[in-house]
Amino acid sequence: DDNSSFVDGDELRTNFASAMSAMYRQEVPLYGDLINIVRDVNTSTLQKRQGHDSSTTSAAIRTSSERLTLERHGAIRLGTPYELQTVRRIFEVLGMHPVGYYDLSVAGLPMHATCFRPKEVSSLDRNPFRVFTTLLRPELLASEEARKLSLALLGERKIFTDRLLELLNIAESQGGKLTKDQAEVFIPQALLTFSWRPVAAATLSQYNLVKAEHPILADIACFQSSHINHLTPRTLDIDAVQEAMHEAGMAVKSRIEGPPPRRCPILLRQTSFLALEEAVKFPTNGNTEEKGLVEASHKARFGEIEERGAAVTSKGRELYDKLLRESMKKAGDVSPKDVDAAVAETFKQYPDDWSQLRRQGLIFCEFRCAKKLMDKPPKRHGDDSLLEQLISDGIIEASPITYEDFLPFSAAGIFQSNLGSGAGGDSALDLKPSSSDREGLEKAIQRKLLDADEWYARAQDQTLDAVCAELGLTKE
Ligand code: OOG
Ligand code: NI
Repeated sequence: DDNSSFVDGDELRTNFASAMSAMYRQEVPLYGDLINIVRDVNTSTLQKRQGHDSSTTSAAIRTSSERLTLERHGAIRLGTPYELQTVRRIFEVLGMHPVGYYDLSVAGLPMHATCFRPKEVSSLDRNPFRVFTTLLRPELLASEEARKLSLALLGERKIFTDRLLELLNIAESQGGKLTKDQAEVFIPQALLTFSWRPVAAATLSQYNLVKAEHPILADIACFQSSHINHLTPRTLDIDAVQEAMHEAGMAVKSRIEGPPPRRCPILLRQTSFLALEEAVKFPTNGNTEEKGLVEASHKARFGEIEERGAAVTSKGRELYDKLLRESMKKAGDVSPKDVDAAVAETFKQYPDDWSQLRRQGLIFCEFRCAKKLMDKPPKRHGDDSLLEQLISDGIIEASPITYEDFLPFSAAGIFQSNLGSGAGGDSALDLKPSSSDREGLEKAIQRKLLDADEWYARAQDQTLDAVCAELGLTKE
């Protein structure tokens, strides 16, 4: 074993994600309980699916059980462009890149977001670890006093250790890679940035002032770290896990975000157990010694689960957004159950058959050759494209591409369920006019955000190119 050779990025990400999972399990034991529930449900779902026709069930979405066991996403909330740039540098070492722009101002949140995740299909297969990362937008805060105070607090805090910053420089000078020895220091040092600190970086009165402007602002600006606020395992049956969460006595969010239950799952369905009230010590007048601390509490950290479905094209996404908006309008300010009913009713307009979804250009697919051919297949007469003809003939197999990203309305719903005073109280989203600022986020992050649609289109095309090459065809 050579300690001076470079560690593979996929392996480093896997080690980091599992260290983070171990840390969060220690910090929030309920997360460990949730992981156990999800593991059991996934095992029995996989068993039940064996032997079923995979083209008509959700098993048509390719997922290895190895990937499922590892798969997590987390979320962090950052305060300044400097923090975001440095976090971006950390994630680069782990092979994670910013994909997509999420405008959260529509939900009345003073922030926008991106998702850091691997961008190679092979890396996603190894470990798709992703982090939903939000950045504060101070310009959206109403109170000048709260804005000034939070920026002052953020300007003073230091969420990265010197050793971590040093290792980032080293990694960058080595082409983005670390040796085994360096990686062993890097992982715990990077984790500190995302760990929970029981002593706040603001006085209780500062905390209360900032919190009065927006509860999220207190979470962003008043702590010594950028604590991870949840870590989400992926389940194959979110309804079953939700039921098991209830049975385990967890305070579960009142409704599942995203599309209704479907035969052919699309995009992403998510729900959570609600944020816990946790003890925090606040310094009095900058005095952080034990005797100068006052005890109060803070609510930020929760547990979430998700079920992933097919990635949809922009046409598929437009239909999803339109139907979701329609459902919310229909439901109005009513009970979660009524919202669910409205969503289920409205989404009857969304095709629920893999072949229809593909033929109508609503989802992205990956293609592979199921049979070898001796001769070039001729295009028969008829309306079907050659591709559809070859799929009908069983020569090419199509399966939906997994959605690897997030949904802004779902994210807003998750945020909101953890902010309100009520237990799990989340009705239909009350949407505000958007004030998105993609360029502002790109400037802060010092990188272009990858366009998710283009990414899926390219992933689909690559498999089509390979199939064409194998069959000796030129692409239409
Ligand atoms: C992020 C909430 C959004 C998701 O999976 O969409 C989210 C946060 O609370 O910081 O977790
Ligand atoms: Ni999440």
